[in-house]
This record gives sequence, structure tokens and C-alpha cells, in this order.
Amino acid sequence: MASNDELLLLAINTARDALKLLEQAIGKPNSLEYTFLEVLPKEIKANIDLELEALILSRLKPVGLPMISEEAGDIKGSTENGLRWIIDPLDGTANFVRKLGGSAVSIALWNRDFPVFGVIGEFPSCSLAWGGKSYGSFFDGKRIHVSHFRKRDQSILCTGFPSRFEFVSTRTNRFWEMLSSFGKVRMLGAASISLLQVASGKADAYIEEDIMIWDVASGLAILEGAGGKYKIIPGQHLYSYFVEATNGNLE
Ligand code: LIP
Repeated sequence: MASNDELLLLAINTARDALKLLEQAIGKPNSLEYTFLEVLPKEIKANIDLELEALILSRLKPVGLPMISEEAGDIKGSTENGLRWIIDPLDGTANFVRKLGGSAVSIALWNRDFPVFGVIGEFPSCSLAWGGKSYGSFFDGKRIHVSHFRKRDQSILCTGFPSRFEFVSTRTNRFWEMLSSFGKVRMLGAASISLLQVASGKADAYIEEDIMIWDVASGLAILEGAGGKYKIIPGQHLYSYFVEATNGNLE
């Protein structure tokens, strides 16, 4: 079995190649074609989601670990040591296909319910971030750290409306209440990039309800490596969670 350091290197190289594929795709109208799903009306799927997933899975499969990937779902593998890959081939699909903002390739290794490391390939910058509790966290090779802000009303929150968010008053009221306690609120359209902002000290918290595990798996690992803290509580759907991640200093 490969060591965790070997797996990290594999994930970094895979994310790098996935970013190259994204660079090529941006010039090909066919890769940018997308549809809103009938079964999940606020979810967008593009050809590029599948192209990227095929590349990433083909690189990680030979290792033999189980995987959860946004498009393919559960992929079986050896469960001996509790390790599994959690992959979002393209987080922020809408941003990518509409050239609206950042998107990301996200590859994480978790041991049962805890992150070991995460790798985020950010597009269009093509920057690479990676990290985990026992590694520290890095953005383009430079160490990153969370901010030291303590007061919520003077802090910046990144959040979003995931595809499974129910727009009913009980939930929207709770959401507004949560938003109103922060000084500033940003919606970047990709959970992994939002978590990376918290890990880099540019924002102070990330909160999202019913966000899918593949959207946050690598960002939570990187946040921990940068000194942040998080709480995840199972949500209303398989693999959806309420996630609250902060710099660890907020009161
Ligand atoms: C996105 C999430 C984001 C959420 C969006 C969307 P996708 O993931 O990362 O946090 O607010 O609605 O779900 O669907 O682009 O992979």
C-alpha cells in the first residue's frame, strides 16, 4: 500500500493535470455545454464535469482505495485501513461554464470521518493549494494561516446556496439570522474556494447548509492545516452536511 505522502503527491499531480484539462476546455464550446438537472433543478451539469472525473478516477483507481466522487458516486475499494478518496472534479461548475468566477478541482483523502489531506487546484489562476492537520497548509508552495479576528460583527463570512437548499421560510429565516451576525458576507459559488479563503486568512468563516461532502472535503483538510476549526453535522440527504468552519478564534 502506498504511504500517505505518496498518495498526496499523486493527488497533487492529478490536480495539476486536471487543471491543464480545464485550460484546454475553456476554449472548446462543447466542454462548456451544460444543463440544469430535472431531478435536482438547481444543479448544473456540464460535459467538462464528466471529462475531468474520468481523468481523475483513472489516476486514482490503481491505488485501490474506495472513492466518493460527485458524478460517479460510491466506488468500491479496499476498506482495510479506513482511507477513502473524496473527489469533486469541478466545484463551481456554474462559475466555470459562464466564466463568472473561480472554480476548482478538489481531491481529498479522508480516514473514516476525518480528513488526512486535501488538494485544491484553483481555476483560472491554476494555483495549487494542499494541506492537512499533520502537514500544515500551502498555497503555491507558501505556508498559509487563518486570520486572528475574534468578533463576528467585524468578520467576513463566505457562504452559498447549495443545490439541495430548500427555499422554505423555516430555513431561510435561520439562514438570514446566521448571515446577519457577520460584518460582511460573500458568496463565491464554490465551497472549496470559500474554505481556502478562510484557510488563507482572507475570510474568517464559511457556513453552508446541506452542502455535499465532496464540495468541502479538501477545503476542510486545508483549513485544519492552516489552524482553523470546523464542525460538520449530517444533513437531510446522503452525503450532505451542515458545515461551519472558522479561523478557530471567532467568539
Ligand atoms: C457548488 C458549491 C457551492 C454552492 C453551489 C454549488 P458545484 O458546487 O461548492 O458552495 O453554494 O450552489 O453547489 O455544484 O458547483 O460542484
